[in-house]
Amino acid sequence: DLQPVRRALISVSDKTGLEEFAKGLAARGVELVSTGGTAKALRAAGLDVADVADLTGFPEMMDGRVKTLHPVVHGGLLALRDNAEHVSAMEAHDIAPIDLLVVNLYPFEATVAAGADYDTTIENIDIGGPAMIRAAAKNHAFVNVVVDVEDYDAVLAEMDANDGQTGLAFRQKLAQTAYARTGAYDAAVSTWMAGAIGEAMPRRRVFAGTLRQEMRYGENPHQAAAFYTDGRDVPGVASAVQHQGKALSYNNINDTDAAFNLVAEFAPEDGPACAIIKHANPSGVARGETLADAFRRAFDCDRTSAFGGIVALNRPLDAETARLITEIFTEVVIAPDAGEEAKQIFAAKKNLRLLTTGGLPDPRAAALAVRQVSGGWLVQDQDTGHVPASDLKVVTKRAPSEAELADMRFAWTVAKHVKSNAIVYAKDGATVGIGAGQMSRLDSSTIAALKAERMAGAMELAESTAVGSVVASDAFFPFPDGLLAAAEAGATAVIQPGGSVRDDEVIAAADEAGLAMVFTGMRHFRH
Ligand code: 93A
Repeated sequence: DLQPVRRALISVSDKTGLEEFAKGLAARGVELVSTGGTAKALRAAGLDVADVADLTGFPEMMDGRVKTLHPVVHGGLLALRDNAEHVSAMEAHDIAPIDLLVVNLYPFEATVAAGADYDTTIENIDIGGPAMIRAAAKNHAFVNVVVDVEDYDAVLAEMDANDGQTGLAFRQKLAQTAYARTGAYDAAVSTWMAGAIGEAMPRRRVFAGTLRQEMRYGENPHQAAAFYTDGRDVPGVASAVQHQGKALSYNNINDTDAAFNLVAEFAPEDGPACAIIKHANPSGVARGETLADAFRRAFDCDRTSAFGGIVALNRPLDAETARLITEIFTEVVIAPDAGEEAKQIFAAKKNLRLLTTGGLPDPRAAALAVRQVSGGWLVQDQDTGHVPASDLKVVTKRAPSEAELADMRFAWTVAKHVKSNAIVYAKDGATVGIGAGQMSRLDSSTIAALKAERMAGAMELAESTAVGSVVASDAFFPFPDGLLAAAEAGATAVIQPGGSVRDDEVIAAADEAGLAMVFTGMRHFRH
């Protein structure tokens, strides 16, 4: 299975590590052939290199669109070395075998990310590169194909371990990586085109990812798991810098994402905010005078559930907040940034992970949400729905007070991030009871009220924290019962989408109970 590496074709846009790798190859007696820019870089580094143009007998033409698309190149990559006909065809047409192909493609993804115009983007679709990569990968029985700068060292190591040759298993692994790259590349082109021509849900769609991290296990220890990134450059768990602690688990990543997307709803300039997440649902969310205050108030919503939670902050972590957080067992803290003193305070907590992101994601930015079902993927726009204050419709005799209205909007925002059926009680910019994921809205309402009751008990308060609160429901109350349960718990105002066939009954019940109620006209299911 060992095959010699005598001749390499190198054609790379990203020249990182090129010189060192090429020198390593040359030192191992490998003959080098390159395209224009790559050859120039190699010559500048003092290396001996042949031009592809001399091989093909054609100059690079049409702005470089045609450089390597030639039988001398593709024959050299595709010929079976152990096939008599292939070998005689090589001899007849003066084709020399290419044993190693090193290509990284025109930076299409980066070009799109930089916001290039249509024509520039089109020009950055690499054709010759993928053609060579796919040819070399197909012929991995003989040919090595390297598409990733990170694999350069491994090639030299493999050659050194095998007297200048490489093994089949090694070439197979390179080929697998190569096809993932060309697949992802075309996926990026197709995704960009869908956007450019305004096709939100095209008839054919490809999802592609790059391994960011392998986890020890998935949701449970018997499930293998890994984290793949999709190349979008947004502040969040995928691009975050981890300052300390062991690697994030599958559940950590999922929960951290939920936590950060929730807290990002609260713009830093509107004041500090904190969300504490357990099992992708918030155990508490709060605004505060200070970040520490926001954390304390979020914690006070449900101190029991916050244990082992994920804390997300909308402002840089400061020392005071860091000190408070270390008082309870926390798995992960994610924030736009962290001060030096805060970092030092965390350093003593070896198991606590600190992630900084450099910013907050835009909660209104369009993106796709993808979920797998048996035999397919369900794709939808992410829920970026936002109801401006002017769209809220008061439906009860009593209109909400300013304070109630502010809390309603806060509770509504939180409810969007709670699994359905979602019921959120809030008071003074902090949740006081959250009911999540129940099959009945009434049960969610009861659970949320129960939690408020329990916290009041734990804090030795005279009455439930739900008294004087407002309540948000992610979807309409189909019957008055859920609403009445909220009134009984002490809520004075209700925010909900409306739209039930029994709205009249529900409104009448609200009036009867002296509640103020507004309809949003939008629901926030989250399953
Ligand atoms: O425009 S192309 O699609 N036409 C080609 O025939 C071709 N061959 C290699 N682009 C082509 N390449 C790409 O050129 C490689 O994939 C690589 O990204 C780039 C290297 O060009 P240079 O060596 O001139 O910097």
